Amino acid sequence: MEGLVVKSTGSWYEIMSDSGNRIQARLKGKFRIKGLKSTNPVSVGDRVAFEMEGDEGVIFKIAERKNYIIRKSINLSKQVQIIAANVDQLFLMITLKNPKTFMGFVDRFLVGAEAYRIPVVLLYNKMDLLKSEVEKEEVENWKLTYDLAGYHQIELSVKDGRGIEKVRELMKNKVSIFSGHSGVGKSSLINALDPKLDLRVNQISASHQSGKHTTTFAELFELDFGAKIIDTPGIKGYGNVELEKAHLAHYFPEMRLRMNDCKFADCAHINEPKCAIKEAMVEGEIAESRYFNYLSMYEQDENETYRPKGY
Ligand SMILES: Nc1nc2c(ncn2[C@@H]2O[C@H](COP(=O)(O)OP(=O)(O)OP(=O)(O)O)[C@@H](O)[C@H]2O)c(=O)[nH]1
Ligand SMILES: [Mg+2]
Ligand SMILES: [Zn+2]
Repeated sequence: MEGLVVKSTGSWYEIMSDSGNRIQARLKGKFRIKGLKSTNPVSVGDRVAFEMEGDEGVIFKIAERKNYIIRKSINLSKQVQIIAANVDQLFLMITLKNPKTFMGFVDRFLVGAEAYRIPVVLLYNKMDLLKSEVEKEEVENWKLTYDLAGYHQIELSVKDGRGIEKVRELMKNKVSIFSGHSGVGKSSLINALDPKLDLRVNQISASHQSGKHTTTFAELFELDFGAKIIDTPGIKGYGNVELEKAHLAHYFPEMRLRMNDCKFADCAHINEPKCAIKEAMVEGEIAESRYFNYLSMYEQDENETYRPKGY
């Protein structure tokens, strides 16, 4: 039998079987995944094969993952915890007001998502609050910036309903995760998409926050229109990727596209002559803010490893 892992507590798993049953399961004997030292070999989002022993499932096989999100285990330095597997897309919710989201945060988030090879859709929520000319110009600036980078963007207002249908369409038959600062409207959107689900998501998050657990566990929920979301309480961003400094530009799609045109193969796009990235920026094809955030990430760490901070 096969199914999808919808809940994981580290020792127990809940599987939604392909035949539609919820099954409590454990792992068969000692389980190891090649090349990855993780505290939990099976994670939410994994497709697994299992057999029944009484009314309990026993997982004996995990399908190859197309991607996964990890974080470092707090106690065991070399080990990682897999937070979620097989994520189709990340929705990053942004508000330009109440609260204000900054591009530095967004660009660091996007680098993490690129490293995980997970597509991101930018959702600008609370558009109903942006009325002045200055505010509207700011929206246009954001849209241009991330248009040049090639990201899909949607203007949204959970309050007046604009954009919600577009999000719903994108979510169908996919596994999504919602991220963004506290107060941007993630729960409000989920509530608007599927009122039955919202309550459960909030209950889960609340119990995790008040509980004594230092580890938090994700849970996968199915929405009534054929979409799935993974709720990852306590995880606000993707700050656990470690990237080689020399590879940082690969994680900026608009730089990745152009870097083969730099004169030097090892161009860091900083002081080198005939740098295609800097030329593109001067031409207005790469947003200055993106380039400067690249520099700030590049220079942030002396030890040649880039570790996104602050989220
Ligand atoms: N004006 C306006 N307010 C909104 C909109 N969407 C959400 N809000 C309000 O913003 C506040 C925060 O919304 P939440 O949905 O709780 O935000 P959240 O992202 O889930 O926050 P955390 O759970 O803390 O991460 C609430 O008071 C919502 O009513 C919107 O489109 N327009
Ligand atoms: Mg919330
Ligand atoms: Zn260059």
